[in-house]
Amino acid sequence: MAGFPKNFLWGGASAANQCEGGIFEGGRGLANVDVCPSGADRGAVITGYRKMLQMDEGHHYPAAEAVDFYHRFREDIRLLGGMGLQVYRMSIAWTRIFPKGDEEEPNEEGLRFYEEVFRECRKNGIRPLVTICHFDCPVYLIEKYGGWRNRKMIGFYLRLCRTLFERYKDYVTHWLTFNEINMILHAPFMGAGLCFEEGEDEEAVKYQAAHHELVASALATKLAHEINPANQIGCMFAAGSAYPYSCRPEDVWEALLMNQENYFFVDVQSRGYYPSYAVKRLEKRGVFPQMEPEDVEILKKHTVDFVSFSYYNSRCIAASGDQETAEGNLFQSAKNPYLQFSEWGWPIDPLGFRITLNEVYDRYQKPLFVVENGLGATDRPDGDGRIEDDYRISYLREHIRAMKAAVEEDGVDLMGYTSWAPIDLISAGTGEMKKRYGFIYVDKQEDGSGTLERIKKKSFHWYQRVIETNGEEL
Ligand code: BGP
Repeated sequence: MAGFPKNFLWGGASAANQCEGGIFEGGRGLANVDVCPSGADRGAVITGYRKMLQMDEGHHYPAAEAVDFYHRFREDIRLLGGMGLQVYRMSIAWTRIFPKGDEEEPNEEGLRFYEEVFRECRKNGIRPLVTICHFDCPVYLIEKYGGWRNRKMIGFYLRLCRTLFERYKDYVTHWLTFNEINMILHAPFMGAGLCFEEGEDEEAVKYQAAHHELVASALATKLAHEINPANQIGCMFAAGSAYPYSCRPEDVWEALLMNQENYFFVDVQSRGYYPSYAVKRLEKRGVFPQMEPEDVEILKKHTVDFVSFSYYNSRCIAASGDQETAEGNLFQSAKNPYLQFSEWGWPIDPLGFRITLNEVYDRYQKPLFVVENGLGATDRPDGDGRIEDDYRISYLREHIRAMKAAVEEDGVDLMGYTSWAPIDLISAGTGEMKKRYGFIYVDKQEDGSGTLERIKKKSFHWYQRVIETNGEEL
């Protein structure tokens, strides 16, 4: 078979906290993602070293307005439909449904909002792929329970899941339990509402919280299948193979360790048990999480139906030395001398995408879904207001080519591809507006000014053609 399968799904991906805004509307409560400021303090806040659980005057909080999807979703979804999008990956803001997080009853206004969003998708021939939790955690649950470090979170999360699975049964069949679950190790406040106390063993807290998420994810999978046998549940992690800096065995070993650390979560979610390397290392460091007797069975029985991931770049590591470092999707690594870099210093490595697709498929032998891939860049409208983003087209073209080779030549079973992000939105890593990913430009500037008008970029028309030809015309 040549090219992509006929039922391959082309789409785009976003997250509630990066596009919706309207954080004080519709009865919504405050979430960790709302209180992550842009600017110099963001790093310390998202990593849990600086506790910020409310907004203060001295900071700017980009999620508050974001790109106003909350009010403009009809126009936005129509634009996506016009581009030919077949699937729209989006997330639910937990605090729209349960403003504090531990209520018995959901907030009807929040539920209605997403129902409208799904209706609009349907009208435009788009099927939703829903991330249940894209980094958000209600602030109330952090204050009262300490976020995911507390096992009680499993129950609160499952109540959210049940509410969503029941209410949206007729609209949604494809769900992701947690966005980039491995991000808990790198941005624990943004990823799981964790703030660290003086003298605390951070590794122990992170792995305990991760264990709770893993159990919650397995129980959500169980619940989804019970409520609607047609439901397909995926896990989601930030991927990108780690290369050894050289063929020195010590470098190769370091790369293997880095990859294992990253695959750990999916090893559990997809294979159903803690891999032996993790058991040994966590025990040795004295940070093996506390488990309940039933956990082993839960993890084993309710593995995911498919494996999804984001891919922006590969990584590179050396055992020793003073190599220059490179940025990347929230991970730093050694700078790979063979690659080009984006404006934000992220490596650009399309072959690394093919390598990653092969590695992940070899490891899990389940259908894969690429749910994020794209180029963050500064777009500058020309005198006529046109945005000629050839750099973005070229990044995506090369990555889609590599993905096609993985499918066509390597036999990787791939369900679909949703690029990050079809409409400009705020950056998760930096909180910037000027780091744009979209096929559709949003007139909003770094200082908050702008009309919020949506303008199609050159890449809009290019991607439209890619979808129309099922990836034949790149
Ligand atoms: C992933 C997140 C997204 C998204 C993307 C791009 O980590 O799942 O939310 O933002 O990375 O990263 P950034 O926004 O930092 O450029």
